[in-house]
Amino acid sequence: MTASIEIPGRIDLQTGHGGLRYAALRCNGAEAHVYLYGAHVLHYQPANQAPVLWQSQLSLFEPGKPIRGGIPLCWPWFGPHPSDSTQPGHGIARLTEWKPGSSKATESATEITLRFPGSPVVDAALELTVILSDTLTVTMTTRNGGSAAIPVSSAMHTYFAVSDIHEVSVTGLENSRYIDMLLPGQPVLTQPGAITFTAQTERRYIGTEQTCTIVDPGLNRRIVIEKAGSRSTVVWNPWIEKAAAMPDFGNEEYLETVCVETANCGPDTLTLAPGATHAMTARIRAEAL
Ligand code: TA6
Repeated sequence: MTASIEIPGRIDLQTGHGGLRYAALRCNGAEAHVYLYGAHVLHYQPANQAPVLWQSQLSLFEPGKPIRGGIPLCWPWFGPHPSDSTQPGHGIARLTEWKPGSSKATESATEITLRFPGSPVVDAALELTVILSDTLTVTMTTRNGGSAAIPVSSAMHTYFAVSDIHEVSVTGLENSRYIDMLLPGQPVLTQPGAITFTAQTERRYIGTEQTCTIVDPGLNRRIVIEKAGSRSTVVWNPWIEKAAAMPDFGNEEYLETVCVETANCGPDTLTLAPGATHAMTARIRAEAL
C-alpha cells in the first residue's frame, strides 16, 4: 500500500531515524520529510534556503514517544487530557503510525495525504495533507464519525529553526489576548507589542486568526505563518531549566528554536457535531529580511 504514494522524482519512501519510514517530498528545489509515525513533518527546506523547521539532536524515534521537533500533531486534545490523567499529553495522533492515503504532483506542487488509523479513545477521523510548493501548507482535517458532539482541541506544534532566541521576535499578535500559562492563576493578558524572549515563555493567544511572523536578523530571514481554521496561537520556548529537564531536548537547544503553534485550545476548543468536519491549516514560508 505504501508504494502507491510514491511518484518518481517527487515522492519516495525512505527509512529515517530509528528505522522509521518517511515520505521525502521534492518540488522545484524544495524538500520536506513526512514521517508516517505521527504523520510528522520533520524537515522543510525551501529551495536555496536553510531548513525552516528545527529538530532536536536528542529526539527519540521510538513508538510511544513523540518526535522532538518539526510539526508534532496534538489531537484530539491539546495539553493534558481534560479528564483522564492516564492519557498522554497532547493526544494520540503524534504517537501513532499513520496510513498513506493519496499523493499527486503538478508542475508547481507535490502533495501527500496521510490518514490516522483510528482509536478507541475518540470516534473521529483525522487526515493530514501536506503540500510542498514555494511554501509548505499543512492541513489537519477532523471528521466526527460518531453520533454525539465531541470536543476537539488540537495544534500543529511547530518548532521553527532560529539563529538565537535572544535575537528573534514574533510579530502579528500585537494587542491580542493571551493566557500566560506560567503565571499563577494563568491570567489573561494583552500583548503590547512584538514578542521577544528573555525567559521560559508559554503563552496561549486566544481568539486570533492573525498571521504571525518570526523575524530573525541572525539568519537574515523572516518566517511567515498564515493560518485558517485556527483561533489560537501558542508561543513557547522552554528556556534553560525546562530544556535541561527534558531528556530529548539538548541543554543549549532552547537557543535555536521557537514554537509558534497553529491551534484551537482553551476557550477556542471546538465542539464538533456528529458528521461535521473541521479543517485547520498552517501555511509557512521563509523570505529574506
Ligand atoms: O505548547 C507548549 C507545551 O504545551 C508546553 O507545556 C510543553 O509541555 C510543550 O508543549 C511540549 O510538550 P511535549 O509533550 O511535546 O513535551
